[in-house]
Amino acid sequence: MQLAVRNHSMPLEALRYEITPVGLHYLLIHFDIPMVDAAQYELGVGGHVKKPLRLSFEDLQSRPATTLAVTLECAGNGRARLSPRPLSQPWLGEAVGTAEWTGTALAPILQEAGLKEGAAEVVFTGLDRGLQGGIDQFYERSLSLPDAMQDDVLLVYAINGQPLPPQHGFPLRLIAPGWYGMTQVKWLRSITVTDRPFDGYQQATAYHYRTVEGDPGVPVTRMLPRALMVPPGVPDFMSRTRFVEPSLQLVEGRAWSGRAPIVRVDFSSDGGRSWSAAVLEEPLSPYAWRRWSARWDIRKPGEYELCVRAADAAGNVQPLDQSWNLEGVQNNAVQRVRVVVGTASGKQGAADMPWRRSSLP
Ligand SMILES: Nc1nc2c(c(=O)[nH]1)N[C@H]1C(S)=C(S)[C@@H](COP(=O)(O)O)O[C@H]1N2
Ligand SMILES: [Mo]
Repeated sequence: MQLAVRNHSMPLEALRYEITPVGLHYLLIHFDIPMVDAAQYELGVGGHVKKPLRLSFEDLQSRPATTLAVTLECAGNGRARLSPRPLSQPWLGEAVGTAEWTGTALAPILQEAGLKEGAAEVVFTGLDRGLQGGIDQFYERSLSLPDAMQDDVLLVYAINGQPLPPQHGFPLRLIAPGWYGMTQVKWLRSITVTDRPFDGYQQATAYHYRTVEGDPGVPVTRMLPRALMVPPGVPDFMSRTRFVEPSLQLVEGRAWSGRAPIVRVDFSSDGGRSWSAAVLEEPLSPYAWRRWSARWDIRKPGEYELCVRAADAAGNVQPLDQSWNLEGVQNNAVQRVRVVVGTASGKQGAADMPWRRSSLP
């Protein structure tokens, strides 16, 4: 409950924006948002390096800058659909957003620090501290050296052309395109090169796909494919049931995968019994979602279940059923939206008043 009110997902109607407005981007914060004075700020780069560095905010911003459109998704997206529901942030399916992140590449900074023989991993530590799994910790995660040295791994200080707001990691965060959200460490305090695998809580214990307690499990890494649709029609305030007038509808949404490009999106209006291919548009970058659209010619009143399913070039396809596991990670089951066709206009309300109808486009 406390987690659910602190963190928010992206309302599905915001799928209409190719770049998510900052306030609509999802948020996940394990502990408290640290308050940082940029003038006092320093990033430490050390560990298994020849020349440890201390970089001021000014230094970081004076380095060559790159802007990249990147889709971020929480690994726990879809968790609240699982039964029994794992106890953690209860996401339905909307813990996603796409932003234009601006920052400087990590690889040249690591090269400047000079990697020592045997360097194996790079640990990213946040300024935020708390308890999880009974362990007092700073939020921290690692990447293998080859993953950290990719050109597109950035230390970012701006989102959508604005300075990072506190909730998204001010003054500096990591962006490792394609990886699930837990990798994108916010409020960076230090970067430490290690000669052995990092065994911190968020790396070695959390973020594993396991179905039985005590199982080592499989580490969560890159995003599996997912497509989402903007629910058509208008919602009922309490039940969220959608109402659509009999008409030709253009259903639209976005699809992404962190493993390989999205190659196919299918749409169904009968709960997944029959599918037809949606039209795909080009993404803004190889790491950003792709817009898709499908025509739904609906003349017959009744109840419908709309579904959408994405597939990527590596052969990953969204499952029809929920993928239950202890932490509720990587549940990329297809989205299902229940729609009632025909009855909204039969209901009494302002939308039926002649003066109101004439003002509609
Ligand atoms: N320092 C720190 N970094 C963090 C987190 C955190 O709690 N502390 N949460 C992670 C998780 S689980 C996710 S899903 C993303 C969310 O990024 P956003 O809030 O900017 O969307 O940040 C990641 N980086
Ligand atoms: Mo997350």
